[in-house]
Amino acid sequence: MSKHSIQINSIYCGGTSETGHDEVYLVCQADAGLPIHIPSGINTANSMAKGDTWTFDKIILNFEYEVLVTLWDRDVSYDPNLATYLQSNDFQPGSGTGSIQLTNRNGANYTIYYTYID
Ligand SMILES: [Ca+2]
Repeated sequence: MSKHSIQINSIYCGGTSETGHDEVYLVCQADAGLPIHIPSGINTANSMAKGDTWTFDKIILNFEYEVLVTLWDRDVSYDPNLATYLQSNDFQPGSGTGSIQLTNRNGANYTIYYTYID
């Protein structure tokens, strides 16, 4: 029974984990439930360089306690175990619109823009 909803509006890349581009995808997990891969589909990702913004059509995540959003960099298409961890954020119930900047020692620097719907 989900009681809260958050919309992920966009992600801004302020730095990549390696030279050039990161092949970014998200894994979202509400209340430790089944992971949701964004973009949908296996081996899908969005190529991002420093300064890029990835805008989402409509990603709404429903949760009761928390929803964990993890950014990954897909390094090779044939093995998801070889992806590079970028950063993650655990969203808890809240309100309004905001952003959170995530940085990693590997150089990854991403900002998630979000809006609480409920
Ligand atoms: Ca990569």
